[in-house]
Amino acid sequence: MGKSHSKLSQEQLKELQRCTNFDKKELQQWYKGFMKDCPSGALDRTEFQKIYKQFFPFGDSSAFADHVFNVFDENKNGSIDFEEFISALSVTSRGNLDQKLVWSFKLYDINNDGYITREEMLKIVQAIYKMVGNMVKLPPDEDTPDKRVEKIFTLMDTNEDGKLDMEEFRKGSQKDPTIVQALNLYDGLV
Ligand SMILES: [Ca+2]
Ligand SMILES: [Ca+2]
Ligand SMILES: [Ca+2]
Repeated sequence: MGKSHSKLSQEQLKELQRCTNFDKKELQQWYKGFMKDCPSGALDRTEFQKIYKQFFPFGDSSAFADHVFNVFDENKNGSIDFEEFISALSVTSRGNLDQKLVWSFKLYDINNDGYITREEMLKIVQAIYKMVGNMVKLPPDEDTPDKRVEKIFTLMDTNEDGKLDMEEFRKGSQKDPTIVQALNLYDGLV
C-alpha cells in the first residue's frame, strides 16, 4: 500500500468485491466516507462509541458499542480499519441469515471459545437493555436481562449443558428470530 489513502488500490478493490456484498462503486463511496470521518484510516473504540451514542441518545450504549467493536476488530489490534469495517457492514446489512447468525454468535461468544455461556449472554443482553432504555416495551416474561437470558436458554440449550454451541444457536434462532433481529440495531450505523 502506498502513502496515498485517497483511493482504494485495484487489488484492495478486487479483494473486497470478492469477499463482501458490495460492488465497486459502493466500495469506493464507503471508502471515501470512511476516510472523511476518520482520516487516520482507523476507527478507535472511543470514536466507535460516539457513533452509537448518536443513534441511542437516551440510553447508555457504551457497553454494547464495546462488544460490537470487538467483533468488528477482527485482528484484535484495538482499531477498526476499512477492510474490517466494510466486511462487518456487509454481513450485518446484506449478509444472508446464516452469515448474520455467525456474526451474532461471535458477538455473544465474548471469549471466543465456541460456546455462549449464560454469563456471556447476560452481559450482551444487559448492554442492549441499557442502550435501548425505556424506549422499548418488553413483555413481562423478559422485562429484565435475567429473565430474557433464562427464556433464551430454555429455548435453545437443548442438551442442557448450560452453554450454547453454534448448532443450538442456529436452531434456536429459527424459533426466536428476535435474537438475530438484535443485529438490525446496526443497520443505520453510518
Ligand atoms: Ca483491527
Ligand atoms: Ca464463550
Ligand atoms: Ca448446550
